[in-house]
Amino acid sequence: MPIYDFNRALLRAPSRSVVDGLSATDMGKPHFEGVLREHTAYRRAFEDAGVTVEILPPLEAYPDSLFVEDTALVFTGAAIVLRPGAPSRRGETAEITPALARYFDRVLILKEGTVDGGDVLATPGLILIGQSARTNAQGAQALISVLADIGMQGRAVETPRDVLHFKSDCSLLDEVTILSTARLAASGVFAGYRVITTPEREEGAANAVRLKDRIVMSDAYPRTMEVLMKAGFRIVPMPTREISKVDAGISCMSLRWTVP
Ligand code: CIR
Repeated sequence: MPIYDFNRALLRAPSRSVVDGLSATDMGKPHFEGVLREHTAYRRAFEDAGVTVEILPPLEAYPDSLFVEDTALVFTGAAIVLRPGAPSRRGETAEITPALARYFDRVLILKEGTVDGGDVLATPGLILIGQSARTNAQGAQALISVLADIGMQGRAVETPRDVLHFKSDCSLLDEVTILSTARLAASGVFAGYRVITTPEREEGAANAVRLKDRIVMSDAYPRTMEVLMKAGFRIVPMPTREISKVDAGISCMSLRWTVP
């Protein structure tokens, strides 16, 4: 079964404090109602694809807590609680753990270093861990060892400089194809894969989610959409204007897995 045939997803409702989420851009603060609308559209995209979705309650103490992807890695039967690199996000893991315990027989805990889930790209047979300002070498090595405990192979790689997360710049499109920015593809990290690169000035399009037979992606990148449609992919465009003000994309708002 392809690794993107997800049938379960865990999301967290945005808190009003999302307007104070971490941001390295100067696009201004997001509007809460707009974030809520974008989150609702996202949830619907998952439900329309036949995914069973649970929405966890908002956490006012954690402005970035709707970006659940950074707190954990999930696979069939097992979850790994991570250690987000931003100090303001560290406490989010204690909030996600009880939910993971309800769904997964094994919940493992990363004990050293820092790793954000946004830096982890699962491909068939290999988990790529992009070292970044959020994910350090110690965390990447500790994660490789926890992955080995559940029979999975991980490899530490580099995130391009000044890019928030490894997956800000890439996504898995199918079992052999990666959508990547030209700057990340140039590092050679995807040797052996077919790579589709995002057109110039559409780097933000590289963060997408393959969900069953479709690609969920931001509606802000028409040229990338066209490239992907020409390559035969079914596209589900999502509004991302408000969440992009807090440096967020598509993958960050869910944890996705498959129950056989
Ligand atoms: C942060 O800086 O942590 C949030 N404002 C955005 C997190 C986006 N996460 C992701 O793409 N996995």
